[in-house]
Amino acid sequence: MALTDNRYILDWVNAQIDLCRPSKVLWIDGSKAQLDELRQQGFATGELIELNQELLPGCVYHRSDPSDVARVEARTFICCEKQEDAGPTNNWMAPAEMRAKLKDIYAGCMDGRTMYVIPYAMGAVGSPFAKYGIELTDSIYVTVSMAIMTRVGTEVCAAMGDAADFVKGLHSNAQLDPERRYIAHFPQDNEICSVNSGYGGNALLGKKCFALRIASCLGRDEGWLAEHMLILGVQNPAGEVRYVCGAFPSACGKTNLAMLIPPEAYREKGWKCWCVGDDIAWLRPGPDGRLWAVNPENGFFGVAPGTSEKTNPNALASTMKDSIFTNVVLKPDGTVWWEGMDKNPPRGALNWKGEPWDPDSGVPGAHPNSRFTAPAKNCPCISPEFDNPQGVPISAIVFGGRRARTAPLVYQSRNWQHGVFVGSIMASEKTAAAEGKVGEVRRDPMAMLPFCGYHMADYWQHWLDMEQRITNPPVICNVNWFRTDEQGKFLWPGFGDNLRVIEWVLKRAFGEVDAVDSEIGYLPRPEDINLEGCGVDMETLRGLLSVDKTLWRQETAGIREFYAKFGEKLPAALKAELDELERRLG
Ligand code: OXD
Ligand code: MN
Repeated sequence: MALTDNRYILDWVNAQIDLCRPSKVLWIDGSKAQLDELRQQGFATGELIELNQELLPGCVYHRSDPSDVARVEARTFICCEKQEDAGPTNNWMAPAEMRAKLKDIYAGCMDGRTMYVIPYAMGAVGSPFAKYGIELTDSIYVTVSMAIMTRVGTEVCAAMGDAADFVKGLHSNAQLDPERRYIAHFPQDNEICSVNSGYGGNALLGKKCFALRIASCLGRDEGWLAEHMLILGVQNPAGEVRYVCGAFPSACGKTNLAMLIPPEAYREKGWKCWCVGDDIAWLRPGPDGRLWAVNPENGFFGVAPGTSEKTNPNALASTMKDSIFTNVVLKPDGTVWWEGMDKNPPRGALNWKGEPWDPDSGVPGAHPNSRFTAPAKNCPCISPEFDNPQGVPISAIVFGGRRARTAPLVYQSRNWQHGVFVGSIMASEKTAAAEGKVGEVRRDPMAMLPFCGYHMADYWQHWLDMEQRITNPPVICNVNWFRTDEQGKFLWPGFGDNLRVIEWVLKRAFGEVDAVDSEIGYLPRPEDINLEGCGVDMETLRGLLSVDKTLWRQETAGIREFYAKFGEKLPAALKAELDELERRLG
């Protein structure tokens, strides 16, 4: 039975039923009883596998098709009317052309299947930040995942009332045919169509598709920012909590920073960290002129390999109940394992493809992009403000990447405009794990390269324009945990010790510490970074904070080349910042 009498919703759902022709339609009310029943059905069809309920209560296992294990950027499209509005960093197709293609693919695709109708909220229901969506899907995995990653069900329908402004999302596994796989966004219609992929990043439409690509367009039109950022609360010994947002490309330890555990010397003094979000932040100017942030999600969809009791005990603890594991190793005792969890790979286990796996084979048992989907409320350091409908006030934004030599451990931009420049030139060097040449620089502005739903240069202009609305802006810094010595050894310990850098950033935000001007921005005085108990000496720290002008001159040449892609649309303010950086470098 439909959970709403909203005509806009019912008309749209009915049109999709006519197109996809499911045998059954089930509205998701968000009740435990209904989700339990769905899990049982998933066990019966094999879509889900029940895990050891004593050790992992409420947890299930899922394998995606081996051809369908990651986001597919090549098949992801922004279908706005004009190609120039999608920009050079997005795939574009004219809406009519994409709709015609999709119509054929969706026609009858749910024959013999159930269509699940999922009303969901991004943001706490009723929050002034919240936005609502309906996802239609034929996947039980997607349905139970959405119930973790977002707020779903009856209360969402009530909050939507009879409004027309919800985001429409149609997902079908169809035949999981990679040749007919599309992740299409229609920003002018608030609509997402995803077909032939069951992988989370392509199929859980609330996440990247809505909360970043569609929301970035809503933010442009409504005067706010949808960002690929973690939100971290840092509580000092006086009990004051200051909040920082952070944008990092993948493989830079974003989830670890979001759930940071302070070093012992800090814990002893009473420092605590709180996770508000690990992946996405929606930021709005508040009445006080500050920037306020919410995490629109309700769970974590984290990369499993590398997550351990050492690297991120909070993430691991979050997965201990009511979670979903995808494409990890399935142990004979009905628990799970992945590379980097510990040094005891299990015997007699099944790999991510469901095949018997020999840990001595040299082949990983878990897919490198295997995932856990865990409720945020399971996280031991989840912020008490997690559900606060007003969000949290942001004092600092940090951008970061993986750079062996160029970027210092931290530097602060001179002002908002310079900060936008610093975000726009974000880059990471390829590691051996990624495709491409090791050391090659991949530019990923604000970590939004695959997630910005419109022209990247217009997005930069929107960031620049936000300055008018934020009278008390956060400081903007760049951090780099990955500086190496001549031998390629990391100079900075990272993980919990990153708090030492965040402490400096937050002190800068509150005018509590001086800094040194340099060609690229403000640098810490080495004595202002607390090294107590971290095993890094002053000399190493000086090296970590040094700026190699020759490398930076090469860097500006790379930035110029990157900026050239955006032609006339490149904001004049960013061009001026690049000119100024070159002038300072001499
Ligand atoms: C993610 C990503 O899955 O950024 O969060 O790719
Ligand atoms: Mn992400």
